[in-house]
Amino acid sequence: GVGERRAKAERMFTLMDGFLKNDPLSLQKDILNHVEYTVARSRFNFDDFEAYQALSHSVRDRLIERWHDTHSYFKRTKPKRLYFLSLEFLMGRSLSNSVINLGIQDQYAEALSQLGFEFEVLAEQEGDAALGNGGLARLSACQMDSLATLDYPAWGYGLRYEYGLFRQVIVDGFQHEQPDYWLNFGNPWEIERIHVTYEVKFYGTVEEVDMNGEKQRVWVPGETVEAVAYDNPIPGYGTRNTLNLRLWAAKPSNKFDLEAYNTGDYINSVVNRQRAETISNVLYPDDRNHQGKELRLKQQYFFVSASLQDIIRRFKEAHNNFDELPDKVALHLNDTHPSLSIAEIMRILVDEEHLGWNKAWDIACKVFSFTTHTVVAEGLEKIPVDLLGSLLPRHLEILYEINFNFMEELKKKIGLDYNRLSRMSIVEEGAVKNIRMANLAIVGSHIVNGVSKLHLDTLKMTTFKDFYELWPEKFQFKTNGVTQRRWIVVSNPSLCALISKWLGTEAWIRNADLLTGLRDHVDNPNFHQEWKMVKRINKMRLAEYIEAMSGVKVSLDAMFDVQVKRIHEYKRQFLNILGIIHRYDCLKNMDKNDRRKVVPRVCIIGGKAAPGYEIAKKIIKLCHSVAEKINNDADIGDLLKLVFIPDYNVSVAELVIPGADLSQHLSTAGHEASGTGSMKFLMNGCLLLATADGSTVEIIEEIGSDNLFLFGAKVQEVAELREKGSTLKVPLQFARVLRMVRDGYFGYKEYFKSLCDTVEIGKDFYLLGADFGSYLEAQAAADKAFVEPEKWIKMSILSVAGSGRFSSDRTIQEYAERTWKIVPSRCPL
Ligand code: KOT
Repeated sequence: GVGERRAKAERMFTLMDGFLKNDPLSLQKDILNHVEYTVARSRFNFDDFEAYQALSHSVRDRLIERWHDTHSYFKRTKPKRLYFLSLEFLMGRSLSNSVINLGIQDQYAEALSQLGFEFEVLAEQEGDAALGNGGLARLSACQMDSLATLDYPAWGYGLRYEYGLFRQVIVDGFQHEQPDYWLNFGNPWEIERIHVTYEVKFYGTVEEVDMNGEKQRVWVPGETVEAVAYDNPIPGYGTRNTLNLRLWAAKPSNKFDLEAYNTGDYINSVVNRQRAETISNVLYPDDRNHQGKELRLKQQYFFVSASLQDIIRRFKEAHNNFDELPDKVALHLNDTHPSLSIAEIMRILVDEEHLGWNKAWDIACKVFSFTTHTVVAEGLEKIPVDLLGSLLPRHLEILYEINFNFMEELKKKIGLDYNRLSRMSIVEEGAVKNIRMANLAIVGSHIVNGVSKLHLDTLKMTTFKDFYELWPEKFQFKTNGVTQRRWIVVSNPSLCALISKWLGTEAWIRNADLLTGLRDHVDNPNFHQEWKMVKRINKMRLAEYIEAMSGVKVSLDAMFDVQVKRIHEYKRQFLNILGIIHRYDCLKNMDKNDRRKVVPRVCIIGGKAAPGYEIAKKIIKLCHSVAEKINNDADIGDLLKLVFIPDYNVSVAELVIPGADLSQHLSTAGHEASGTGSMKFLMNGCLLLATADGSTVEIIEEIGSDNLFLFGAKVQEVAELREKGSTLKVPLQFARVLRMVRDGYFGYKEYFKSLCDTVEIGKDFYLLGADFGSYLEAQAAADKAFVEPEKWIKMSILSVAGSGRFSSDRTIQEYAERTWKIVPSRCPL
């Protein structure tokens, strides 16, 4: 009876001794217990890594408690839930972030120091979780932090890749890729749920069966793989709420290859089982270009199928009518990668739950929303129909039916405009027929989001023009943001303390708008003094890292100028390098007197190139060749240094960003959907040198154009400049530095030829030549500002003060209110 159950629960709770305690002594006991019983080392003899393991397990225990409370609270109160579907999450490290969000940082620091350890040193033992490529994936991670902190009832779903993004190793200036063995040393931040598994099916045929006199098409799959859940707790800051990021791993199903067992081919069937695991084996490293690969499509469907089975099961436990689905569930598609979900939910509702097509479609459209991170049409994902039809035959039929209905509806609205109909069709006709995933996502979602104002405006006028004209009310933008917990509190403790001191509160950690309060102190010399010290400390950390990494000693008085992001032609790292060559060339031609007025620079570049992206790899090599020349030129000394930081990732970013004076965001206007790196630099008091692209336009609105260094063609000018072709005027200096590369001044003359060709007059698609003059002027303006420290510090303070709008808390709140229609649900203490 009820009384019996309550008595049992009470006894359990007493046995557990209540919740885990967080005073330093209790923490020490817990850590030592984990040393002894989890890590299985003697408590009298364990090293830093083992201490990190034990420490993490003690944090994990605390996360689990809150995770349980949060989920039983959601279960009881049944709020509408958001499911955030993404094939990529760049979580980085978890230890510091967890301890800070749990609010027990000081207790842990004290507990450890009494044991003879330093928290920061142990935190360095952790490797990154790098289950993603770049901006899109780190955005997912920031957004999970905000969802948890703002108490939204949400789940994240993703894939547990055995190997995350490759490790970048530089040999002789060339990039080499090595596998990321991130799970080899165990992962205390995940909880394996061996009993939360689903079967995912592939291949096979579609057959027509008789269902109570009605003909129905059903899928008879040919292969089954099992999905196992791994749960990763996501703690909110200043709340008990702890969300779940559920990642799926593939393992062989016990149904796998039953036939082979029956025919007695035991060995081969065991060997074949391995194939199942390959599905979640490795993350595709091609930041945006993986088209027509069967394994990639398998990953997508594996992810979609497992997630939707889990979501529908949970919905059915609490509700008994699918009409309620749109009131209880929001499904968000992070780019088109999970958009097979639309076909899958139709298959579930129609084939398995036997809802009528129209009713099912009405539900689907209300449940889904979609964010695109791409600007240009060529960047959109397509799947060859043949590939899809063989792997997922029933889904292909469903997609055709969705498209047929859409085309009929469209004809009624726009008439027989066949050009427009064919542009908007989900099926692309041609030599190879393709499914256009973006068209599917737009048709099947009630809201389509861009990631900055400029991004949406561009989409409306170009890539999604037809759809915008059809459904203007569907299109919204939510300017991206980043979490100040990770990008200030975790990564820049000195700045964090300084901000809290001058604002007189830590409330900005949950409400970044309060950062505007720093404007009140912008002229206070004491504040300036402390601000300068903080930057100095962070530059010192960075300088030590640079020396350890590359052997290059850098001066702390130099301006630290940073460009870190994936290497892409449109991001124009090549422009940066040509600018550095120009600076070097100028220095060489200067007399001693003039040199004394020069602002010393340390140029820092970092980022990975997709393994098959030849031009991007050449940019990396050029950076090393130029660095070798400059850094070994005794005549130049501290006036100019160039360093490439290898293996740029989240934890390297945490070190580099706080130490930067200037950061560069050079995309040709109209190519960067938003850009989020700039926001992290802004929050850390680093000045921006940037084009008016993506969210930079909104950063200017917030901090004023006087507080950054803007350059380059505006979006409206880009098309016209391109049309000029070989009649386009480029500055002489540009031709000169390009010639230096071409002539072999930095060696590897043959190798760099094709790179130089990409910016030759008439072929310079990204307009490096056209923007070079204005780029040099912006650089000169930065030099000029740097020698007036008062002015520079003021700009720096105003950057941080204006960064509140670029918190992912603001982004998530907008999504919650305008797209997902979810409300906070705070788990009581
Ligand atoms: C990857 C594959 C396909 C399509 C788009 C991408 C993609 C886009 N990956 N990263 N992005 C970036 O996403 C960020 C977050 O929205 C943006 O700030 C950035 O501009 C995109 O390039």
